[in-house]
Amino acid sequence: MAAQVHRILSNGKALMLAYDHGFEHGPKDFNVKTIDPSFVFDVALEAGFTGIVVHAGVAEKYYNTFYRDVPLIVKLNGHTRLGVKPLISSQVCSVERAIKLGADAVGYTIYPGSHEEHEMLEEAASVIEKAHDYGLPVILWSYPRGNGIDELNTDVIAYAARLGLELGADFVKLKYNHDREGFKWVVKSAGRAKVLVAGGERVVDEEFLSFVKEALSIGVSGFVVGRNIFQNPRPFTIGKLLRALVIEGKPFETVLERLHNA
Ligand code: FBP
Repeated sequence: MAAQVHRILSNGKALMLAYDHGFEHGPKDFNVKTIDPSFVFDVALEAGFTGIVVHAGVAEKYYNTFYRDVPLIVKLNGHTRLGVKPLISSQVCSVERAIKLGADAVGYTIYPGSHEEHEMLEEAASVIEKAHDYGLPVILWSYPRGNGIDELNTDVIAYAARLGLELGADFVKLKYNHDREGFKWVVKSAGRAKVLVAGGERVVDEEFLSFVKEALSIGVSGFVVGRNIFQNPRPFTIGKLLRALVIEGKPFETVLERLHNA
């Protein structure tokens, strides 16, 4: 069955709120409001995100019919930050469980270049095959990592992008390196797999919005952003401005003006 990618697109673009950080980084990324998943689901709903990314436990306890307008993306694997920098991500949820939880898509991380890449590649391939049997789109977090790997080198990111296509992912999520010309090659390398970019650590609003504008001009299909939304003192405002830029196609200057008047 063809993957139903339209479920997580609006006007051909994806805008997803990443909230898997409690697993990946621990609660240190949150404050007293954002530690509560309901608060972050409210942000996603009110700002009009085309998806929210969470692990199974959060989906099970917090995602309900009230949030149905926000498509659910269940992250199927993860790692902790308690030991050394992780080079493997363990599968912690099956495709079937994600479907029972109401998933509109699933997410899976690979660290190409790590010693354990063979495990993640095998698992990613079977997750993609199974998800597609159900028509469920797959977002592949493709983050090259390991000894001697320059994670932000353009050729390395292009390789990560290509792996998304080769494995059969519908979307490949990459880190952005601000190499404007080089990133066009990255997008080309992904072929018909749609490129989404991560937000990264929180920066000031103007810097964040101009990064988004720049990435859009290169031809990326959307964003999966976490800290630049939920660590912002005004998450609802920045979320709506982001939607105006990415989904509604509002001019950058208009969005900046709105930011300054908000
Ligand atoms: P941010 O927008 O906060 O960077 O989130 C994107 C993301 O891919 C999350 O989905 C994930 O938790 C995190 O980054 C993992 O990044 P890293 O492995 O580099 O810590």
